[in-house]
Formats: sequence, C-alpha cells, structure tokens
Amino acid sequence: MVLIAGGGFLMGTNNPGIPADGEGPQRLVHVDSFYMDIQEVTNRQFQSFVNASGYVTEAEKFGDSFVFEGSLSETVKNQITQAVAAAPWWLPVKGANWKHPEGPDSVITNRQDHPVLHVSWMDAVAYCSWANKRLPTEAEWEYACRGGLKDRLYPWGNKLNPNGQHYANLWQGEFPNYNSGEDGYVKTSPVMSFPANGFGLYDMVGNVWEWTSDWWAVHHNTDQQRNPKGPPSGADKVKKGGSYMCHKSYCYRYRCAARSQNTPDSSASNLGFRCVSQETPKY
Ligand SMILES: *[C@@H]1O[C@H](CO)[C@@H](O)[C@H](O)[C@H]1NC(C)=O
Ligand SMILES: [Ca+2]
Ligand SMILES: [Ca+2]
Repeated sequence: MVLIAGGGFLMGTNNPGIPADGEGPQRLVHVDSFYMDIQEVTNRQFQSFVNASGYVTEAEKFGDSFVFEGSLSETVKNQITQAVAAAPWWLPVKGANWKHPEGPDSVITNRQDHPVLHVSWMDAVAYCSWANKRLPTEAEWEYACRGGLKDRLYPWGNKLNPNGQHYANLWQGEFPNYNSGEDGYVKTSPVMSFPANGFGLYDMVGNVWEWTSDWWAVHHNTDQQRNPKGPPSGADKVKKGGSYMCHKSYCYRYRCAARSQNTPDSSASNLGFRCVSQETPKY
C-alpha cells in the first residue's frame, strides 16, 4: 500500500465524455489521508483469503457469471443461448467464477498475478474486511487516480499514448470483433505491467474495473464537500477506471472522472477491486 496524503481536488469534469453517467459537474472535494493498495487485488491474494476464511463468492453460489464472448472457447460458447440484448458480447457462463474465469474449462494457475475476476461488490467487501481494509469511496478512488495532476483526463495526463507508449491495458482495434492487443494484452495483464501514476498506483484505469463503496447516482451535490460517501442508498454501486475491454467507440470510460455502475451482486470477467485503509487524520 502507499500513503495517499489527503487534500482538496476537483472531482468530476465539466467536459463529460459521457454526460449521462453523471461525470459532472466539476466540484471541490477534500479527502483525508488514506492508504491504498498500489495494485488491483490479484488471484494469488484472493486465494490466500479463501484459503484462510473458506469464503465462497457469489458467482460460485449463483453458479454462473458474465464472460466476454471474445474470450470464450467454442465449446463453452456453443452451450449458451441467453444473452444481454443491449450488450450481446456478454454471455452468462455456467461455472464461470474467479477460479474459472472463462468457465469450467479455464484455470488461473498461469494468472496468479492477474487481477481477480468475477467478484461481486459483497465479495470485494468481504476480502477487504478480512485484510482489515475497506473499499475506497468514489472520491478517494478518483483523487488517487488523478495522482496529483489537476483536471487531466488520465492518471498520467491528457494524451492517451504519450510518445506512442501505452499507459494502460485497454482495447485497440474495433470493439467487439477485433482486439489488436497493441498494448501487449488482449485480456487482463499481470498487475503493474504499465507505469504507475504520480502517487505510485498502477492500473487505476484499464485492466479491470474497480468497485467503490458508493451507491450510484448521477446528480451530485456541488457544495464543497469533505470525505463524501455518495448517496445513503441505491440500487447500484459505482465502479471506476474502465477495463481491458474499453475502446473509445463504446466505452470511453478509462478516464479518472468516468464512472459506471453494477448491482452489488454482479460479477464479470472485467471487474475487480482494490482496498484502502484509513490512518488517523493528521489534521
Ligand atoms: C492455498 O491452499 C492450497 C492448498 O492447501 C495451497 O496449495 C496454496 O499454495 C494456497 N495458496 C495461497 C495463496 O495461500
Ligand atoms: Ca489490451
Ligand atoms: Ca483498474
């Protein structure tokens, strides 16, 4: 973990890439100091938790989880008929869970340092609690994402690929049919495969989406706020950062101000998390 020194920052944006997501308006927010995992929680870390606690994830209980069609074997794909109308590339795969990310015929033995997948919000909360940590609020997450830069799109600045370099695991090519893997990865990457931001945090955008503790809403209080925690209740939880499946054409959400949502019991092959912990505020 790394200490994120508290401070004020401009949360959200007045130039929203996706206005319907409630990216704006920009507002002054203060967060107290906290420690944050420098990386997304990995399969190895989640395995330690499961070994120690016997925890069973929601996807394991439900018996299925959502997997991106492009990463499924033909055998698995041919057994599925049901799909999500608005996003036909998501298929509910029987037996898909964190240990079998693309269904029963897949394993994670060669992916120990990749982010854990198919974890619901409840699963993420359970892991963080076990580690004496908690999920970040959206404000903490976004403050951390910005890495000390003011009003920039990405954790590293405003250019997606400065000097032709890739700074995050995203999608190059044409979504959803062609992923060129120009950044080196067509699926998840081992955590910390791309440069850290100014706070020493890796993969804040890209690789996997990350759960936050906030309930989802698209209208925000613009009064100056201290440690905002989002609405008191809701139907969906906020996730941040986009994933290896994000391409500008349909998911321009690999920006610090960008946001999206899922029900707390959702799990998918591009959604993970990292934890934070509070220190005694110094002021
Ligand atoms: C979890 O337990 C299994 C079986 O005892 C062991 O082989 C594995 O190394 C453990 N993994 C971690 C990360 O603790
Ligand atoms: Ca990629
Ligand atoms: Ca991420």
